[in-house]
Amino acid sequence: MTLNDYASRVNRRLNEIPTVVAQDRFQIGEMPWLLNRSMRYSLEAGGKRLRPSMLLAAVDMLGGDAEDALDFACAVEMIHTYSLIHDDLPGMDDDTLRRGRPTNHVVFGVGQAILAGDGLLNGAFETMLNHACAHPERAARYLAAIREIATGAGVTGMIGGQVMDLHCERSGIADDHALTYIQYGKTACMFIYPLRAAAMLSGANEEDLKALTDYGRAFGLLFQATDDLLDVTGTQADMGKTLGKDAQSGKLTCVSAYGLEGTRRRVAQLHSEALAALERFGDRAAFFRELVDAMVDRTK
Ligand code: GRG
Repeated sequence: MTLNDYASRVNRRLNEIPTVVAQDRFQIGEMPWLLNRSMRYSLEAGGKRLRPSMLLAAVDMLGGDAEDALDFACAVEMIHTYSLIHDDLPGMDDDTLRRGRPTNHVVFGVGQAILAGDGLLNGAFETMLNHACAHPERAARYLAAIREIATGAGVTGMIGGQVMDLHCERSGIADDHALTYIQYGKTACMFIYPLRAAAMLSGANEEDLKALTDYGRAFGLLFQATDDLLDVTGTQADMGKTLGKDAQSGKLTCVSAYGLEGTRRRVAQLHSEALAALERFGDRAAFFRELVDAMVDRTK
């Protein structure tokens, strides 16, 4: 299976999830059409579906049931999309372009964009819990997976990283520890913890769990380092967002800390670490090897 195959499966299932299914009313007890429209606007704007695809590929690699894991993959994409909507708000990165379209708050207004993000975040947990309640015999595995996803998106993960990102940008803190804290939290945790959730869903052993955690960390830090490079060297058409903003806003990034060449060296080092983490999986890890190879010189 390729990234495109997994992404298509995620897109198909997303369209069946009650929080996402199109609706045009606001009957008592139902979500209002406006919320539905604003959530779908960002969800359907054409993201790469990297995180949910990696979750499904890890379940396949570990011999689990990828069909059964689909709702967890969709939940990860819903959480990721909420984080992009909130990240673009005027009080955060203040951006007007995302996934090649005007950002959610530009179209729907700041208040509605906050609520679209909230709706996607809550909807992600409703989706996973609905699945768990429908299959109580596997509840222990589902609960463990939900805990991983909540941790990755939470205060020691994505939210914590974003808090320090904003704080460092505004206070001028710029050291190695702060940089790694931010990039581990806001970016790597949304790779690490979905992979750990895949391990929970598949009943993986401790060694496999550790290897996936190590891979997720190296992959996530590499992904953010290439994002920092692309903010300087990429094109708006490929990236679908405004570029050059990091330097303009004085953001702490790999490029501001290490320069372009130093960042490229960091990418090469993280690439080796990601490949080393996959060794124990042998040929079964082909998807993850190809994915991290492709990330080294990605253009979008
Ligand atoms: C809690 C109020 C509140 C807000 C949360 C945590 C957060 C806001 C934002 C952090 C998310 C963020 C923008 C992380 C950076 C990671 C990154 C490079 C995201 C882009 O990911 P891609 O390239 O995007 O996979 P697509 O569009 O392809 O899905």
